[in-house]
Amino acid sequence: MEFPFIEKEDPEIFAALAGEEKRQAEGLELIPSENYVSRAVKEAMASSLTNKYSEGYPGKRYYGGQEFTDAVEMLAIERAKKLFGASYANVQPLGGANANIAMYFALLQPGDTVLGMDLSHGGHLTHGHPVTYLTKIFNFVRYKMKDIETGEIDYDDMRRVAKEVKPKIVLAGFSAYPRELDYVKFVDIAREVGALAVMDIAHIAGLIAGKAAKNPFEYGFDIMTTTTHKTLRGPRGGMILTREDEEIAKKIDKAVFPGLQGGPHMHQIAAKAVAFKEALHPSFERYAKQILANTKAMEQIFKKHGARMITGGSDNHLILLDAWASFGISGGEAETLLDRASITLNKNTIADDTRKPMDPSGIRFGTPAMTTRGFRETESAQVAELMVDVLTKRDDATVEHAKQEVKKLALAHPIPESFIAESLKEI
Ligand code: DSN
Repeated sequence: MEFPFIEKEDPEIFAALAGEEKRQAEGLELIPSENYVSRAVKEAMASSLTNKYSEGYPGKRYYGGQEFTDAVEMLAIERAKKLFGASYANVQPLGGANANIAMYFALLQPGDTVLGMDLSHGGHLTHGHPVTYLTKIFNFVRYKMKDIETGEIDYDDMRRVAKEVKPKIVLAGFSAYPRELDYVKFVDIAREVGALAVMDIAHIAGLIAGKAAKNPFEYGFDIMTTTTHKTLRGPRGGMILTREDEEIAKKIDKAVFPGLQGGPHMHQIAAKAVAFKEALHPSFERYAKQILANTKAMEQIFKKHGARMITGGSDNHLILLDAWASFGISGGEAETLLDRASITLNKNTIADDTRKPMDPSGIRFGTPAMTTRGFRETESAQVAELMVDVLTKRDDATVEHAKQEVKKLALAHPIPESFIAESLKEI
């Protein structure tokens, strides 16, 4: 992207922006929660809507001049509902954490209990980690995997704990878990104890929208929270979806605004609407399925080399690999080595990790961004081989060789500007 005004008026920021453009163009992005947005999404984010205050909701705002903001927000809501089979959508949360916080405040009283996934077993900070302020207000109880080698959740223990602690919310969802969940069991347990079933779909929203993963609403979940910038390939932001219950939807709207947020970021909401339109295009289903195929191709290479993957592999867009057991180096060392080869991923704790979060045992990586660039199974396998090479040999020549190979792959697959226009060319 060009920045002609910034270049003239703010050379220091221009240098950083130009550097980041080059880093993204020439390197490979494997952080599974990142992606590349279209030019259309960027245009919406850079539009004059950033100048506008729009507290309230369409038709019920606290400021004048809302003719166009109302149109934008209503389009975003309608498209979100269609994508996920929801009856209500709140598209104002500024991010995924904000969406989860609003959901808790909408549905709980202080002291109420939430049953959520343990962070080191794949959950998320906002699912009840003690470092969050949420735990000063609500009571979080955590469930875990029964078997780290298969990834099966310990549903029997979850049911036993649910009966004991009587949660108001049974929360599914994850940020580092490579398998599909048994939604029927989650909903059964929630119903048994009179709780709401909530799924944080942030990581797999694009897989659900692209019909490459099951939709929790079809299994009886009451609410879904999400980000819009991961597999869904939209701008940074959050969203809360409700199935049929209008009362719940009203509580969520009140919690988002005025409960927790002020003026919505209308330029981001316009960008969300644009991304939702892209995700409604038939080509998005091909994209979502290719993400899974590419992850499988990487999984095969790591299996071939005897690497230890948590849960034994992956059914979704991400792999969690035990770098310590596989290569004898920490997740932090692996991240740094691969960074030098222009392969970006993140160090990550693994289940019941004995190492510290700032230098844990694992690395987490995935294929959403690579797939957006047009990588197929062949290129994904090639990337996995380069990673194994770097992590095994670790010398300067190997790292430099991988960096050159990565650059070739990246330049042969430029980040696309339009997904819809590109797909229409194929028809
Ligand atoms: N930071 C996000 C991720 O990488 O999964 C979750 O908040």
